[in-house]
Amino acid sequence: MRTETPHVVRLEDYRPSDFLIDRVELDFQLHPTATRVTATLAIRPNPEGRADAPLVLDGDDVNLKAVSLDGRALPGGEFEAAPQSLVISQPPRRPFTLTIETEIDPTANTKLMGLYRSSGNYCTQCEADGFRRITYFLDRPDVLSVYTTRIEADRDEAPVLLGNGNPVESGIIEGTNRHYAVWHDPHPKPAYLFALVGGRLGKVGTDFTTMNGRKVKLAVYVEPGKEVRAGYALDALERSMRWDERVFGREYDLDEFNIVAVSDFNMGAMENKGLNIFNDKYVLASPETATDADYANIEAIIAHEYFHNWSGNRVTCRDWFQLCLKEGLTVFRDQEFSSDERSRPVHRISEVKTLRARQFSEDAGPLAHPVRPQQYREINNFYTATVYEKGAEIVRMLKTMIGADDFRRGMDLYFERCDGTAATVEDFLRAFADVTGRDLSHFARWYEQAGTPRVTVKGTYDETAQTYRLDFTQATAATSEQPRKEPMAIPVALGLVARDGGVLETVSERISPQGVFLLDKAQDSLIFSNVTSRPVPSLFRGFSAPVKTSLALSNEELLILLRHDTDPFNRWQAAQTVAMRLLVGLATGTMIPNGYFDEFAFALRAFMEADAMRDPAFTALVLTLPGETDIAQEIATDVDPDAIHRARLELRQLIGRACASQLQHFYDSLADTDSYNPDAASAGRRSLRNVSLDLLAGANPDLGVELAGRQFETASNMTDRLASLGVLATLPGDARENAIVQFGERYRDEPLVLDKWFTLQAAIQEDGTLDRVKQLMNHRAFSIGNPNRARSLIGSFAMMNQTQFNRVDGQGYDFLAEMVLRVDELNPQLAARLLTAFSMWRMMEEKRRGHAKKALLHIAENPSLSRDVGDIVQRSLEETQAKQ
Ligand code: B3K
Ligand code: ZN
Repeated sequence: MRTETPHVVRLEDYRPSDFLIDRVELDFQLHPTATRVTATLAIRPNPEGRADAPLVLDGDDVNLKAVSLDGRALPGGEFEAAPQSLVISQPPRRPFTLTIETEIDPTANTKLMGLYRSSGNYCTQCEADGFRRITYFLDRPDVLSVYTTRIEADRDEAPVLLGNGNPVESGIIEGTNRHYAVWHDPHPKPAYLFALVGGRLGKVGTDFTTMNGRKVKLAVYVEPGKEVRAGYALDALERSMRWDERVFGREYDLDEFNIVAVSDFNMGAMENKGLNIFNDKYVLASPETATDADYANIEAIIAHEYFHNWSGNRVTCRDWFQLCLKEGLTVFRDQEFSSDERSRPVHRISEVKTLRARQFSEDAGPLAHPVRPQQYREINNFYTATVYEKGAEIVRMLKTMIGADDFRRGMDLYFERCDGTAATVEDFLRAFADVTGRDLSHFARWYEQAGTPRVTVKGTYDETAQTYRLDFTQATAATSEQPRKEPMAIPVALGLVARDGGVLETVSERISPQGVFLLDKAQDSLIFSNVTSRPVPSLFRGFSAPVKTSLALSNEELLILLRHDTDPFNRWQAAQTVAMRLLVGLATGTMIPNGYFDEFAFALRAFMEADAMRDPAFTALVLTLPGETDIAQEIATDVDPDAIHRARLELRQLIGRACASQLQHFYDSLADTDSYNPDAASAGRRSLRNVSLDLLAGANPDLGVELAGRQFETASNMTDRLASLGVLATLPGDARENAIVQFGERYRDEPLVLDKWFTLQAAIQEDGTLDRVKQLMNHRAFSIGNPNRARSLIGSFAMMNQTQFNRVDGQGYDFLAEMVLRVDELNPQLAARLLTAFSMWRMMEEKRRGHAKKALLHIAENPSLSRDVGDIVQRSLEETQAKQ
């Protein structure tokens, strides 16, 4: 373990910057290994800062060439330059101009932060603190400046030059092979939103007229030759812009909006002002190379980054503790967009599946933290499911509580008040408190308290009095950081369902007209009168709060909900709960009462007969069993991943057998006859057909090989081809191996498709997989420094393959530890992300736990860990995780 205490940043220590930078002029002389950057900064003392403070600019690995103040070169004695900072201890106490010249090497930049090269193109990534790798700066989100960027480059190497804002000038440098472009962004912004791109790129574009008649040029830039694959992203952008005008009244504010796809990128995409930079995985799509899920992701991420233009850029964050202010809100906005563009219930279910798989597990493990953390060592480790997904749930709960109209009024007020500022969570909540007159201070606990609350509910029917009573209690597990957890304000959307399917009135003054009860105490009860028959309660409709529930409902009652609830989310949830009970029973060897399975199968068949085709995507979700990590979380202690895997295979087989004729019918009747359409309805039919194939194969492997083999050969799109290969992957034998080889050959020149191929093989749940993964690391298309490749092969093995990563001999853990250390030397952010695969280690049974701990300690002992990996490994080993 490292001995020095890493620097901890605390929310309570926030103070305004001592200086402000009003204007920034940047000149870039792009060069592969020696790019010159001249930054001219109009600086002034901040009236809210300390009067006698030194000027301390942030830096990271920059090579200082010259510095001058108001045009006078500063002699060595007047400043102090180190790789991490540039300090002027006696700066003028009036506005002044500081000019800084630095030199950087974009080719050597394997961290992919700051200015770097991807496939020969220049690009940048500055959030959270990459700008300081370009020049010395006040690299904090509450310093907002107006930027002008001049980019000069070799004409052959970088014919396209893009910056933030509007293009103002471009030209050729006479007598040379160089050219330049100047961009000006009139909107003040923090440095993390700065971007530039220079390279050889093709584009697709269109004109867009905003709601108030502003003409905007939209363009998506991609590797030349791939332009046809950018059409869907451009279409998604236009739809996002229109939607944000209609639903939030937000209009775009520059003459151009550019998106650039690059193939080396640490995350999904980045919302730089007017110049979004994307991982090409979330831009490029064609029916032959992208799946329905890819299309849906592209649509969602294009929307997300575009929506940041208001929730993030026009209104930014005061400090990084407020990250959820832009991320949670923007995820909420992109989820709403996708729900409007697609099927709302289906989208809600997939949101909740992600939340449970990623956020609930984080909240129950050693990396748990509040949506607004109180402290961090490395901010890049806080772009988490908690900040993003739970952050979005908080915004959703707010809307559920106050209603759609007040929510919109509150959003309008927030944007109006905070436009052009760096805001806080308090500013956000104040807007809603002001429009509704409500006190939201209790609700604000959602930002402060880590852990998933558990709500326990008991229902009692009094036949004589015709009353129905619901008793609620809530609790959140204590952690050593937060030993005392207060009750939360939990909106419970609910209804009562009669056993014959009728709707029972739920009259109670404690329920809002939208059917929402606010549980804000540790215990509370609701009594309904005039309830004419014993009801089945349908609670947390639409998943109205991010909580776990313990509800004493019998399987029979749950199956009534599956059949009759008017809330589609709870119909799905009912089937999942019954399946989960069976899976936990099978995995832990506890008795499953006779008839449980038959009842379930009977209900599934009835469901399939009655309304399977009304929304095939929904049916597919009902027929999909909870994942292995969900089951592990439900068991929560002494987890045996092998037993879970066997249990899931067994239930899959039982359902496949019991529903064979319907499944075969779906499979036959849903075959795609028309040409590929990525819309939600067509994708839904494909997903039901492919889920049917999987269950049929689970029941009858020979039939599986036959059907999947044929589908693999004849598929006309990637969704169906990959689905059939996924089914074959569960069936060891020559058919599978041949298909794997064939797929690898067919897409040999398609890196993004080969990623799917890496993932699929890394996820095969059998003994030989670790060796297979090690072999694939020698594949010519694999490169450990490329985040997409590393995540597809190493990340998928660790996060998707529960039995092989958690091998009882510990080899899966050792492998990941070794990879983390290797990647850390190149790209700490990527390494830290891979390391989060250990987040469930404490839940494992003793033997595995011992191996995991050893692997983590091995990482921790490395003397040259990055701060990113050091932080995750240290927190993973701390004894602070929630016990539930
Ligand atoms: N804001 C970026 C994420 C930056 C991550 C920095 N480590 C993308 C997004 O959330 O839209
Ligand atoms: Zn975001």
